[in-house]
Amino acid sequence: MRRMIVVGRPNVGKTLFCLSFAEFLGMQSVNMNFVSCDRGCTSRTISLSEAKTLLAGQREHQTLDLQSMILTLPWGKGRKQFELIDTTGLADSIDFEPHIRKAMAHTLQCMRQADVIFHILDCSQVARLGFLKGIGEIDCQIAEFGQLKKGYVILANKIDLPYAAEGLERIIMEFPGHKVIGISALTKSGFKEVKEIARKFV
Ligand SMILES: Nc1nc2c(ncn2[C@@H]2O[C@H](COP(=O)(O)OP(=O)(O)OP(=O)(O)O)[C@@H](O)[C@H]2O)c(=O)[nH]1
Ligand SMILES: [Mg+2]
Repeated sequence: MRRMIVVGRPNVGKTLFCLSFAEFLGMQSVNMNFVSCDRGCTSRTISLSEAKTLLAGQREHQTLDLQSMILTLPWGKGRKQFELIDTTGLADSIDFEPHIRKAMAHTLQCMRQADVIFHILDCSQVARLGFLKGIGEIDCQIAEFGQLKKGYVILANKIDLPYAAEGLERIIMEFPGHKVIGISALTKSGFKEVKEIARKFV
């Protein structure tokens, strides 16, 4: 089964994207697997509306486990399963907290093994702060790593926010040669295109 991983800096909308994408694919609830680097693995069936309330939010590093779910996509006359994995936000600097450092290392390890990388950027932040502050060094490193993979796509999120379209243009300009899709994890704008990309690699 293909593994599709969602990575990016803290707070860019990785968790909301995963949950909204599951909803877009027709799910109402999911069996979520939580894999922690020190506490092992647990799983729980949860409605997507409850998961959005519990798992997504403005607190930085809300996600510290690898949170994965099995989803399906239309494939020929049937459907094919894939694993969608939400991860810990990656930062430029080495975090003071050991458990956050460990969780980031866990994410990097999982990213190396994934078949597809959805790299989330916040295009509203690029519009607000400019490219150098709105995007981290870590984003450039992920994009460089992504060049080695067939399945690497940049999802420029929060396109619903004011001026975000300008941020999207800037991201497209700064990452030539990469596929960039403007999306909103809140309104599901751009999800049709993400689904088409996922179908290519599933
Ligand atoms: N307006 C808008 N807000 C969004 C969008 N995507 C995420 N958010 C908000 O941004 C905040 C962070 O979203 P999360 O999905 O928790 O972000 P994350 O990348 O998983 O964050 P960490 O787990 O802390 O790394 C939440 O308040 C979301 O509601 C979007 O497309 N548009
Ligand atoms: Mg998260």
